[in-house]
Amino acid sequence: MPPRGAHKCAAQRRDGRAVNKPVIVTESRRPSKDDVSPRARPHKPHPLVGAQFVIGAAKASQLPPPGVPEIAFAGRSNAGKSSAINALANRTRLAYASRTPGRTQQINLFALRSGALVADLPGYGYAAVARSVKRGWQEFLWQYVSTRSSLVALVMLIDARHGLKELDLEVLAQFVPSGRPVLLLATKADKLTTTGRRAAVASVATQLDDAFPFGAPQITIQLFSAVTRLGVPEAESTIASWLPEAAIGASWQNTDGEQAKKGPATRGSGAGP
Ligand SMILES: Nc1nc2c(ncn2[C@@H]2O[C@H](COP(=O)(O)OP(=O)(O)OP(=O)(O)O)[C@@H](O)[C@H]2O)c(=O)[nH]1
Ligand SMILES: [Mg+2]
Repeated sequence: MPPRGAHKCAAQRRDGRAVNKPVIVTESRRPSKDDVSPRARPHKPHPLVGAQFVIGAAKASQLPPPGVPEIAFAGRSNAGKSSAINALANRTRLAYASRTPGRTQQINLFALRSGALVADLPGYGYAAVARSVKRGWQEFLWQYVSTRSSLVALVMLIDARHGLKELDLEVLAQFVPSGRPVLLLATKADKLTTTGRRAAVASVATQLDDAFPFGAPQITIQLFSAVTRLGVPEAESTIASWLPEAAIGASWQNTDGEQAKKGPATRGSGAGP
């Protein structure tokens, strides 16, 4: 049985409406009696489990040449990008998360077990950063998102309570026309009631309809919480679907290789306190 939101979209597609709507998955589906037994169930993908920190790049020349598939986690400062990477990797401090906005000041790359890469991007839109510094990062970010040829998909983090902001829409406007998929994680959902969550997702869907009147079917909206792990299995499935089979880890293991908090640019500088 498909997830509730996807089912609704399929029904809409059949009667000719909403052909290009983003797929909305509002809640994790509860198991039903029709589900196959746990033993017969295919393994669940955990594509970020076992990820290892590789390199921190503060400018384009420090990035490795494009090669293996790359997935970037983008979003406003403090949206929860690093926390989402940690939740998906089932680690507490693989990526450095902080209450202080603007902590991730470079592109931190993590290798998945197959070698595919995940990029934790610096947050945009943090007002307290000096304008010249902010312009520098943002140009680097914009350049990365719009020109990185190995970027196969984008995970965009937004605070579920605040919806899409102008800079988020600018990034999407850059990326969506390429046809590559986007997973929009409406995070910090633990801070909302059930009604609030539904309203948040509906409001984001309306924002997307307004921003992409011709449709953006490659955008999937998923409620998420790094605290309660709401949406983690769904996000894992979506991310796994973007990667070649070999890039998907099925086991649930802890490994070393956390992102260093201090050190030279090639080892996580600027990511730590
Ligand atoms: N309640 C709650 N707090 C969260 C969640 N995700 C992140 N946070 C908190 O939000 C703050 C920012 O999280 P980060 O993961 O560092 O955010 P970021 O987007 O990586 O921030 P920058 O790197 O500064 O752009 C931290 O205090 C996190 O603990 C969530 O799902 N629920
Ligand atoms: Mg961060």
